[in-house]
Amino acid sequence: MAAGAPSGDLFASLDDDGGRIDVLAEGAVLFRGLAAGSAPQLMAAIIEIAEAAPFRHMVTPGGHRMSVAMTNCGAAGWVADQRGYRYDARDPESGRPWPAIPEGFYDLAVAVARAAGFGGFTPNVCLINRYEPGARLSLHQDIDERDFAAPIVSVSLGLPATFLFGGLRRADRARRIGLFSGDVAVWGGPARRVFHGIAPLKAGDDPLTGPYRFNLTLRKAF
Ligand code: MD3
Ligand code: FE
Repeated sequence: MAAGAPSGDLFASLDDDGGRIDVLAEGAVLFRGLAAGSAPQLMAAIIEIAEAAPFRHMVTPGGHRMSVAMTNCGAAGWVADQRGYRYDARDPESGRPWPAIPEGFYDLAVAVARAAGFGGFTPNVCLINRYEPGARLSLHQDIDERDFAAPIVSVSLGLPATFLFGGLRRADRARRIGLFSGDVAVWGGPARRVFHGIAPLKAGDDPLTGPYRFNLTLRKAF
């Protein structure tokens, strides 16, 4: 499966299991439903992480409470506070290190990155987002990581969402792409720096996650 598609092109192909693979842009590859079978185990691991490091609504340096609740696992965690955005080896709420990345998260991310053309991915952090109805993530770039050569791997669980896939400039028109439980995506190469976001979550009742959508992003932060 080649990750390189003509820029702006959208086409589909079949992987070995008959799952659909969408190449959204050069370096951006979406594996539809790839993690659907392991969603219950992934969700159980999220609940265990949240027992040690509970979901919280961080406050941005501008003083805005984020509508998305977040926690982390791994060698560091992404945090926002009045001082700025950064990766911190400790959970500021507890002063303790973040829980370890579960083996299942790590192995999935490494395998999917390789399938998208990014062999040798060694993620060391995982940001976990929890969306309730109305929660959204406005257009942003992920630029707090040190290594932009490494991709980011994302896993969607629970309620569906509309992903906003923009361009390299904030003003570039964003495409709207549905993300569903079990979808796994790799964002590397030129796609690593695009502006992206999530439209306000619509209310629903998912058999696995109830009123929520969860999203994992495995990253090489440093
Ligand atoms: C494209 N999360 O945590 S995942 C984030 O669904 C974030 O919670 C969204 O954006 C969510 O930063 C989107 C898909 C995603 C993640 C990181 C990317 C797409 C990306 C980084 C660069 C380009
Ligand atoms: Fe992001």
